[in-house]
Amino acid sequence: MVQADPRDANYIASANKALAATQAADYATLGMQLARRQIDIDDITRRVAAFRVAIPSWGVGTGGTRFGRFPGAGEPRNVFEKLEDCAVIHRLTAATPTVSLHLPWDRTDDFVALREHAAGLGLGFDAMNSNTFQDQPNQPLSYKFGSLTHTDPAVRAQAVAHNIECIKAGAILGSRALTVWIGDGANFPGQSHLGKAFERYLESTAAIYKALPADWRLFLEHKMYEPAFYATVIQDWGSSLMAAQALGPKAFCLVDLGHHAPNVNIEMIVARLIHAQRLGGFHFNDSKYGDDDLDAGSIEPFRLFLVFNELVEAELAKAPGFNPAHMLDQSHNVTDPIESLMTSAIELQRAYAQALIVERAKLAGFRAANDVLMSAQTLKRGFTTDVAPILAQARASKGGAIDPIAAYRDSGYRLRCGQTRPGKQSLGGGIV
Ligand code: RM4
Ligand code: MN
Ligand code: MN
Repeated sequence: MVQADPRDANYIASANKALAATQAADYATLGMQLARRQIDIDDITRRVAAFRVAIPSWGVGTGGTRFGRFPGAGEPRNVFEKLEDCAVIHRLTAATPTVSLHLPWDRTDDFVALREHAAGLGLGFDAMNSNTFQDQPNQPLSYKFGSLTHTDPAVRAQAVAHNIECIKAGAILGSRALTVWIGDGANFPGQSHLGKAFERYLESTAAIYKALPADWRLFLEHKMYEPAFYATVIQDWGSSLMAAQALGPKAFCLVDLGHHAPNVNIEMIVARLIHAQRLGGFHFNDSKYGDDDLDAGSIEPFRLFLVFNELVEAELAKAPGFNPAHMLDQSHNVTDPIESLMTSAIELQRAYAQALIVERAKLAGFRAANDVLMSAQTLKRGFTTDVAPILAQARASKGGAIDPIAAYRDSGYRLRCGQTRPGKQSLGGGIV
């Protein structure tokens, strides 16, 4: 192991040197394969290199489950240190130039200093996330029975004020969106009036909407269940779309991949939201059962590809109003979060590249002829092609690492953090 800063361009260049020859050979071979399909590999590489996804600040600390948390060595102890880890991810992958903050977890009394710290690390800020699903120390009113939809107007006002605080902090940081996810709902039939709770949601979010600067977007995030186990106020994309349409043109729906019932066809939801011109963005992650925060592409890479297939369709068709924000939203319980986040960013690029190389004219022809088998095979050929050389080329072209995990491990960064960031047990992030 060399003792090096993984953010140092010279270090990355020297790590790349050893891999350059095999990378060039693999890229040339894939280039020839794609040329036979009339696809220009360099064009795909350029598009992949332009792909961006935001890192969730809460993702760089070790997560946990409701049974326990096993902290990793050298976890960031505050938002400034979280940004340092985010910079490592960005330098090595060249795909994550922005960070999505969560208040109050990332609260600081000097957002100007935070903005400067980020700029010094080559980072900017993506959407702000509010948190009214937990009580904070010294908070006057409790969210135990809800926040934006609480029966007590004073609790709703407190939750609205918190969202406005997030907008104000984000305005200093250069963010241009607020993501609202609430845990409000009911654990028992009868506990809550399902219709009135939704009406209270609309009233509260309208007050937040009013406080948005002109160039901001409001992302409404739905989730089927948890922490409410019987009914959640914004449980699905239908509720979120109704709310977005009621609020106005700056309100959009955010699709967190982990927030649906098992077997739900998420790419279909994406297609519908694109049609409605209300797809605001994504929280990418993966899931198998009830968890909503596994690493993107780790369980169902084909589903991820199918989601990106819809995004590429919309991109190529220049679908009106299509400008989704890409964010990761994950919790890493048993891996080094930096490694998981780098891998996840790359998995998104992989799905994007696979979708980009689908032979769309051919696919359209097979669809028109109702050739079901060839339609399916043509689509799947994008997925089964190994696009890894494109991803490595895209990274290297932007100063990133050909093999980010190896370069990260070899640098000894985490071990050094273990020494320079002694003992912090909790980031105040609950189970995340
Ligand atoms: C929720 C939801 C939100 C995230 C919190 C931490 O399940 O995904 O986006 O902010 O978790
Ligand atoms: Mn989310
Ligand atoms: Mn979630």
